[in-house]
Amino acid sequence: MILFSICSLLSFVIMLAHGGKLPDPEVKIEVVHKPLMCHRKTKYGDMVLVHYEGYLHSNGTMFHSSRLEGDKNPVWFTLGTREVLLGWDKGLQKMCIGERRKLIVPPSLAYGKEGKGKIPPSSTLLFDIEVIDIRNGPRSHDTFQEMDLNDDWKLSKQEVKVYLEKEFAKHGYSPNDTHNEAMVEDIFKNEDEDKDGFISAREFTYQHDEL
Ligand SMILES: [Ca+2]
Ligand SMILES: [Ca+2]
Repeated sequence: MILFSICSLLSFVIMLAHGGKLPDPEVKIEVVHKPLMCHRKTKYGDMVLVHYEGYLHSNGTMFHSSRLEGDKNPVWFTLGTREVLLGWDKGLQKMCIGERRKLIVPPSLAYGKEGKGKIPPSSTLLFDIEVIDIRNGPRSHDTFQEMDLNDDWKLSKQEVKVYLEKEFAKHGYSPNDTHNEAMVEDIFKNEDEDKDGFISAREFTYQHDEL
């Protein structure tokens, strides 16, 4: 009897926990074209160059086209860092150069209840997106690994300093110890969230909201 009530209590608690949570909104992905050759796929922190058209899902009105508007050039953005709509961060992972996808993005992963400019409130959006190029972003895991000289998955002040010196040298600046040390201190002030004296992989790839 006691066992029974514990069991039913437990399932009740589990039910509560599930019932109280709405499922995460999803991006619907349709691969329109996938090239045969694929040397690398987009991943978190990559710089991605795309051409895209954006439409209102409700009536098909096009609200933007990178091919037709502005300077008609494709646009760069960093994947997975909320530089663009959440729907893009979620929907453009693991894409090859030359791949085209259609994304159906719910309002909660786009412009929300408010909308923006040509986008009415609570709009589901449809994007047609083609990946033109992929490069290592400033916060990619590759950059992190390059900086992490002793492979312990965290960056010491010394490692960051060495990297800065290398970057400055690459761009033709002579080494300036005082300046670099001040920069390192500044970087750690912002990036070393838990103040343990190291920048972890998570701290490194996490984009801080600049509000
Ligand atoms: Ca290290
Ligand atoms: Ca830390």
